[in-house]
Amino acid sequence: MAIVNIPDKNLILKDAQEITEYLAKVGIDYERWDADSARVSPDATEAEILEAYAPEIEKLKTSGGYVTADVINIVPNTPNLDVMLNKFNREHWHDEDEIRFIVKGHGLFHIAPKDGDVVSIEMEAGDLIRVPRGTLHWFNLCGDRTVRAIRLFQDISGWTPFYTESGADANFQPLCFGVNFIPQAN
Ligand code: KMT
Ligand code: NI
Repeated sequence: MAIVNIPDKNLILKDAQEITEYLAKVGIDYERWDADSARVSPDATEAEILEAYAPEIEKLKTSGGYVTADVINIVPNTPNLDVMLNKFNREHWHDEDEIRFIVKGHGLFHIAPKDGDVVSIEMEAGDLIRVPRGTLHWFNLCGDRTVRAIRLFQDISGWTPFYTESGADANFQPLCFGVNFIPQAN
């Protein structure tokens, strides 16, 4: 389950319905998909992951005009990790929707709605978001420095960011609430 934080409101949401409703009001779709490891291992190959989630992917492709899907895989020792993260962590927008379904690890999305407070969304396995084209946002990793996510694209040329250079991203700490602590055995 995601954790949603609106720092300017001093508000943290952890309930699926509250999260879905709050995000819908700022134009962000949030869904949970079944990500049980019985379905597919989070460490499976990219082809196996895409195959396992094919029914959901096909449905989204049809409804949203997405034409390609891939799996982005970031681990702490990914070569040139900081170069990659510096592309994600500055406020930007895309000329297409940004769809991400988390298979493994965590990711912290900040969304800057046109009207309303900046929202941070800490995502874990099973969480999907759709950030509509033109929405200002930026992205950070959490303490595990790991994320594996299915991405869908409407444009076959792939990932193209347009940077605002507003500096808004510097006003928000990339704080993850779920993974900065040593996990408890359960
Ligand atoms: C973006 O455009 O913000 C991203 O692609 C974030 C990284 S995907 C896990
Ligand atoms: Ni983006």
